[in-house]
Amino acid sequence: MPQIHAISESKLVLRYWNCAGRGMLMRYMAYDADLDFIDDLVDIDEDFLGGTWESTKKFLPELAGPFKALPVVQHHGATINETGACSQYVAEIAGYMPKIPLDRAKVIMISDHIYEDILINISYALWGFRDWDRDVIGGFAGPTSGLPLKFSNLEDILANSTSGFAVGSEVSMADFAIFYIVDILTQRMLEVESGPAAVELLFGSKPALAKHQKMMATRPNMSKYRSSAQWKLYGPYLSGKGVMGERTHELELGDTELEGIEILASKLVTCLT
Ligand SMILES: N[C@@H](CCC(=O)N[C@@H](CS)C(=O)NCC(=O)O)C(=O)O
Repeated sequence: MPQIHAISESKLVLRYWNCAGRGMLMRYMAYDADLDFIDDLVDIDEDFLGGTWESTKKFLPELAGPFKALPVVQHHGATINETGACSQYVAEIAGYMPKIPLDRAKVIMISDHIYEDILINISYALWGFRDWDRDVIGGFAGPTSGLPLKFSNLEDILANSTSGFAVGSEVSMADFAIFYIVDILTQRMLEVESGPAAVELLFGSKPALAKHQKMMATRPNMSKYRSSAQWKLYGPYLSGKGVMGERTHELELGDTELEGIEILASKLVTCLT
Protein backbone atom coordinates (compact mmCIF):
# COMPACT_ATOMS: atom_id res chain seq x y z
CA MET A 1 0.00 0.00 0.00
CA PRO A 2 1.36 3.47 -0.87
CA GLN A 3 1.68 5.82 2.10
CA ILE A 4 3.50 9.07 2.68
CA HIS A 5 6.84 8.30 4.31
CA ALA A 6 5.61 5.60 6.52
CA ILE A 7 7.69 5.24 9.64
CA SER A 8 7.17 1.72 10.82
CA GLU A 9 8.67 -0.03 13.82
CA SER A 10 8.39 -3.53 12.45
CA LYS A 11 6.65 -3.61 9.07
CA LEU A 12 8.77 -3.78 5.93
CA VAL A 13 9.09 -0.43 4.13
CA LEU A 14 10.66 -0.01 0.66
CA ARG A 15 11.37 3.65 -0.05
CA TYR A 16 12.51 5.20 -3.31
CA TRP A 17 11.75 8.05 -5.68
CA ASN A 18 8.73 7.84 -7.96
CA CYS A 19 10.80 6.44 -10.83
CA ALA A 20 12.18 2.97 -11.57
CA GLY A 21 15.96 3.60 -11.29
CA ARG A 22 17.59 1.87 -8.36
CA GLY A 23 14.27 0.99 -6.73
CA MET A 24 12.54 -1.25 -9.20
CA LEU A 25 14.37 -4.51 -8.57
CA MET A 26 13.36 -4.66 -4.89
CA ARG A 27 9.81 -3.58 -5.76
CA TYR A 28 9.41 -6.33 -8.38
CA MET A 29 10.50 -9.01 -5.91
CA ALA A 30 8.30 -7.69 -3.09
CA TYR A 31 5.19 -7.56 -5.28
CA ASP A 32 5.92 -10.92 -6.90
CA ALA A 33 6.27 -12.59 -3.50
CA ASP A 34 3.20 -10.74 -2.19
CA LEU A 35 5.14 -9.50 0.84
CA ASP A 36 3.30 -7.44 3.44
CA PHE A 37 5.09 -4.13 2.86
CA ILE A 38 4.72 -0.39 2.33
CA ASP A 39 5.72 0.92 -1.11
CA ASP A 40 6.80 4.35 0.09
CA LEU A 41 7.55 7.06 -2.50
CA VAL A 42 9.64 10.21 -2.26
CA ASP A 43 8.33 12.61 -4.88
CA ILE A 44 10.62 14.01 -7.59
CA ASP A 45 8.49 17.14 -8.03
CA GLU A 46 7.67 17.88 -4.42
CA ASP A 47 10.86 16.76 -2.73
CA PHE A 48 13.68 16.86 -5.31
CA LEU A 49 12.63 19.90 -7.35
CA GLY A 50 10.76 21.47 -4.41
CA GLY A 51 13.90 21.33 -2.27
CA THR A 52 12.58 19.47 0.80
CA TRP A 53 14.87 16.53 0.07
CA GLU A 54 18.02 18.66 0.04
CA SER A 55 16.99 20.87 2.96
CA THR A 56 15.52 18.30 5.31
CA LYS A 57 14.58 14.82 4.24
CA LYS A 58 17.99 13.50 3.28
CA PHE A 59 19.24 14.36 6.78
CA LEU A 60 16.56 12.34 8.55
CA PRO A 61 18.16 8.94 9.23
CA GLU A 62 14.75 7.35 9.74
CA LEU A 63 13.86 8.45 6.21
CA ALA A 64 17.10 8.43 4.16
CA GLY A 65 19.19 6.02 6.22
CA PRO A 66 22.78 6.34 7.41
CA PHE A 67 24.01 7.19 3.88
CA LYS A 68 21.42 9.95 3.21
CA ALA A 69 20.22 8.60 -0.14
CA LEU A 70 17.61 6.28 -1.62
CA PRO A 71 16.71 3.44 -1.93
CA VAL A 72 16.07 2.58 1.69
CA VAL A 73 14.68 -0.58 3.21
CA GLN A 74 13.33 -0.54 6.77
CA HIS A 75 12.44 -3.57 8.80
CA HIS A 76 12.23 -4.34 12.50
CA GLY A 77 13.50 -0.85 13.39
CA ALA A 78 16.62 -1.03 11.16
CA THR A 79 17.27 1.20 8.14
CA ILE A 80 19.36 -0.09 5.22
CA ASN A 81 20.89 1.92 2.34
CA GLU A 82 22.51 0.82 -0.94
CA THR A 83 20.65 -0.77 -3.82
CA GLY A 84 22.55 -4.06 -3.58
CA ALA A 85 21.92 -4.50 0.15
CA CYS A 86 18.27 -3.38 -0.13
CA SER A 87 17.59 -5.75 -3.04
CA GLN A 88 19.40 -8.65 -1.45
CA TYR A 89 17.50 -8.23 1.81
CA VAL A 90 14.15 -8.24 -0.02
CA ALA A 91 15.32 -11.27 -2.03
CA GLU A 92 16.24 -13.10 1.19
CA ILE A 93 12.86 -12.60 2.81
CA ALA A 94 10.99 -13.23 -0.45
CA GLY A 95 12.81 -16.54 -0.96
CA TYR A 96 14.65 -15.33 -4.07
CA MET A 97 18.20 -15.96 -2.84
CA PRO A 98 19.48 -19.55 -3.14
CA LYS A 99 20.92 -21.34 -0.11
CA ILE A 100 24.07 -22.80 -1.76
CA PRO A 101 26.98 -20.34 -1.45
CA LEU A 102 28.13 -20.72 -5.06
CA ASP A 103 24.60 -20.17 -6.35
CA ARG A 104 24.28 -17.11 -4.12
CA ALA A 105 27.52 -15.78 -5.60
CA LYS A 106 26.18 -16.33 -9.13
CA VAL A 107 22.99 -14.41 -8.30
CA ILE A 108 25.05 -11.48 -6.98
CA MET A 109 27.39 -11.73 -10.00
CA ILE A 110 24.49 -11.31 -12.44
CA SER A 111 22.71 -8.64 -10.41
CA ASP A 112 25.91 -6.60 -9.94
CA HIS A 113 26.74 -6.87 -13.65
CA ILE A 114 23.34 -5.44 -14.50
CA TYR A 115 23.47 -2.73 -11.81
CA GLU A 116 27.06 -1.53 -12.09
CA ASP A 117 27.83 -2.22 -15.73
CA ILE A 118 24.50 -1.45 -17.39
CA LEU A 119 21.95 0.45 -15.29
CA ILE A 120 24.26 2.90 -13.54
CA ASN A 121 26.23 3.78 -16.67
CA ILE A 122 23.02 4.53 -18.57
CA SER A 123 21.50 6.47 -15.65
CA TYR A 124 24.61 8.59 -15.20
CA ALA A 125 24.85 9.26 -18.95
CA LEU A 126 21.22 10.44 -18.88
CA TRP A 127 22.20 13.01 -16.25
CA GLY A 128 25.35 14.00 -18.18
CA PHE A 129 27.72 12.51 -15.60
CA ARG A 130 29.09 9.77 -17.91
CA ASP A 131 29.86 9.56 -21.59
CA TRP A 132 27.59 7.57 -23.90
CA ASP A 133 30.42 6.30 -26.14
CA ARG A 134 33.09 5.68 -23.54
CA ASP A 135 31.03 4.44 -20.58
CA VAL A 136 27.81 2.98 -22.04
CA ILE A 137 28.29 1.79 -25.63
CA GLY A 138 31.96 1.14 -24.96
CA GLY A 139 33.41 -0.13 -21.74
CA PHE A 140 36.41 -0.43 -19.49
CA ALA A 141 38.15 -2.81 -21.90
CA GLY A 142 37.46 -0.74 -25.01
CA PRO A 143 34.68 -0.07 -27.51
CA THR A 144 33.50 -3.68 -27.83
CA SER A 145 33.16 -4.31 -24.09
CA GLY A 146 30.10 -2.16 -23.39
CA LEU A 147 26.37 -2.53 -23.59
CA PRO A 148 26.05 -5.06 -26.46
CA LEU A 149 28.50 -7.42 -24.74
CA LYS A 150 26.64 -7.21 -21.43
CA PHE A 151 23.40 -8.34 -23.05
CA SER A 152 25.21 -11.12 -24.94
CA ASN A 153 26.51 -12.27 -21.56
CA LEU A 154 22.96 -12.46 -20.21
CA GLU A 155 21.73 -14.31 -23.32
CA ASP A 156 24.57 -16.85 -22.93
CA ILE A 157 23.70 -17.46 -19.28
CA LEU A 158 20.04 -18.10 -20.09
CA ALA A 159 20.82 -20.16 -23.22
CA ASN A 160 23.01 -22.46 -21.10
CA SER A 161 20.36 -22.89 -18.40
CA THR A 162 18.40 -26.14 -18.42
CA SER A 163 15.75 -24.77 -16.01
CA GLY A 164 15.01 -21.49 -17.84
CA PHE A 165 16.09 -19.58 -14.71
CA ALA A 166 19.36 -17.65 -14.55
CA VAL A 167 20.76 -19.64 -11.61
CA GLY A 168 19.84 -23.15 -10.46
CA SER A 169 16.33 -24.50 -10.82
CA GLU A 170 14.30 -21.74 -9.14
CA VAL A 171 13.52 -18.11 -9.71
CA SER A 172 16.00 -15.77 -8.02
CA MET A 173 16.90 -12.10 -7.75
CA ALA A 174 19.00 -12.58 -10.92
CA ASP A 175 15.85 -13.31 -12.94
CA PHE A 176 14.14 -10.15 -11.70
CA ALA A 177 17.30 -8.11 -12.40
CA ILE A 178 17.45 -9.41 -15.99
CA PHE A 179 13.75 -8.82 -16.50
CA TYR A 180 13.91 -5.25 -15.20
CA ILE A 181 16.84 -4.04 -17.28
CA VAL A 182 15.64 -5.58 -20.55
CA ASP A 183 12.11 -4.35 -19.94
CA ILE A 184 12.88 -0.74 -19.01
CA LEU A 185 15.32 -0.33 -21.91
CA THR A 186 12.87 -1.85 -24.36
CA GLN A 187 9.97 0.28 -23.11
CA ARG A 188 11.96 3.51 -23.17
CA MET A 189 13.66 2.86 -26.53
CA LEU A 190 10.35 2.03 -28.21
CA GLU A 191 9.26 5.60 -27.44
CA VAL A 192 11.99 7.25 -29.54
CA GLU A 193 12.71 7.42 -33.27
CA SER A 194 15.75 5.14 -33.44
CA GLY A 195 14.39 2.88 -30.70
CA PRO A 196 12.64 0.12 -32.67
CA ALA A 197 15.77 -0.51 -34.77
CA ALA A 198 17.98 -0.41 -31.65
CA VAL A 199 15.70 -2.85 -29.78
CA GLU A 200 15.78 -5.23 -32.74
CA LEU A 201 19.57 -5.03 -33.04
CA LEU A 202 20.18 -5.38 -29.29
CA PHE A 203 17.55 -7.97 -28.36
CA GLY A 204 16.16 -9.33 -31.66
CA SER A 205 18.51 -12.32 -31.99
CA LYS A 206 18.46 -13.31 -28.35
CA PRO A 207 15.80 -16.05 -28.08
CA ALA A 208 16.69 -17.13 -24.54
CA LEU A 209 16.35 -13.56 -23.29
CA ALA A 210 13.00 -13.17 -25.10
CA LYS A 211 11.64 -16.39 -23.62
CA HIS A 212 12.82 -15.35 -20.16
CA GLN A 213 11.15 -11.91 -20.46
CA LYS A 214 7.87 -13.60 -21.32
CA MET A 215 8.18 -16.07 -18.45
CA MET A 216 8.83 -13.28 -15.93
CA ALA A 217 6.14 -10.90 -17.27
CA THR A 218 3.48 -13.60 -17.10
CA ARG A 219 4.09 -14.58 -13.49
CA PRO A 220 0.65 -13.78 -12.03
CA ASN A 221 1.76 -11.20 -9.45
CA MET A 222 4.14 -9.54 -11.89
CA SER A 223 1.41 -9.19 -14.45
CA LYS A 224 -1.02 -7.81 -11.84
CA TYR A 225 1.55 -5.32 -10.49
CA ARG A 226 2.63 -4.14 -13.92
CA SER A 227 -0.92 -3.30 -14.88
CA SER A 228 -1.66 -1.55 -11.56
CA ALA A 229 -2.08 2.20 -10.95
CA GLN A 230 0.82 1.98 -8.48
CA TRP A 231 3.28 0.68 -11.13
CA LYS A 232 2.20 3.48 -13.50
CA LEU A 233 3.23 6.09 -10.91
CA TYR A 234 6.91 5.24 -11.41
CA GLY A 235 7.41 2.12 -13.57
CA PRO A 236 7.73 3.85 -16.96
CA TYR A 237 10.49 6.29 -15.90
CA LEU A 238 14.06 5.05 -15.96
CA SER A 239 15.30 8.03 -13.94
CA GLY A 240 13.96 11.09 -12.15
CA LYS A 241 14.33 12.95 -15.44
CA GLY A 242 11.60 10.76 -16.89
CA VAL A 243 9.17 12.13 -14.31
CA MET A 244 10.12 15.71 -15.26
CA GLY A 245 9.42 15.12 -18.97
CA GLU A 246 10.07 18.19 -21.14
CA ARG A 247 10.68 20.39 -18.09
CA THR A 248 14.37 19.38 -17.85
CA HIS A 249 15.21 22.16 -20.31
CA GLU A 250 13.54 25.00 -18.42
CA LEU A 251 14.98 23.55 -15.19
CA GLU A 252 18.45 23.73 -16.80
CA LEU A 253 18.96 20.00 -16.29
CA GLY A 254 19.78 19.36 -19.95
CA ASP A 255 18.30 16.69 -22.21
CA THR A 256 15.03 15.03 -21.31
CA GLU A 257 15.14 11.33 -20.49
CA LEU A 258 13.75 10.47 -23.93
CA GLU A 259 16.28 12.73 -25.69
CA GLY A 260 19.00 10.81 -23.84
CA ILE A 261 17.42 7.50 -24.82
CA GLU A 262 17.37 8.64 -28.47
CA ILE A 263 21.12 9.35 -28.23
CA LEU A 264 21.62 5.84 -26.85
CA ALA A 265 19.39 4.19 -29.46
CA SER A 266 20.96 5.99 -32.42
CA LYS A 267 24.46 5.14 -31.19
CA LEU A 268 23.43 1.50 -30.80
CA VAL A 269 22.07 1.44 -34.34
CA THR A 270 25.35 2.84 -35.66
CA CYS A 271 27.57 0.42 -33.75
CA LEU A 272 25.45 -2.70 -34.31
CA THR A 273 24.69 -2.21 -38.02
N1 LIG B 1 25.35 3.83 -4.00
C1 LIG B 1 23.98 4.14 -3.66
C2 LIG B 1 23.64 5.46 -4.30
C3 LIG B 1 22.28 5.95 -3.95
C4 LIG B 1 21.92 7.24 -4.65
O1 LIG B 1 22.78 8.05 -5.11
N2 LIG B 1 20.61 7.48 -4.75
C5 LIG B 1 20.09 8.65 -5.39
C6 LIG B 1 18.81 8.34 -6.13
S1 LIG B 1 19.05 7.20 -7.48
C7 LIG B 1 19.70 9.67 -4.35
O2 LIG B 1 18.97 9.37 -3.41
N3 LIG B 1 20.18 10.90 -4.53
C8 LIG B 1 19.86 12.01 -3.70
C9 LIG B 1 21.05 12.52 -2.94
O3 LIG B 1 22.14 11.92 -3.06
O4 LIG B 1 20.88 13.51 -2.22
C10 LIG B 1 23.05 3.04 -4.18
O5 LIG B 1 23.43 2.31 -5.08
O6 LIG B 1 21.96 2.87 -3.64
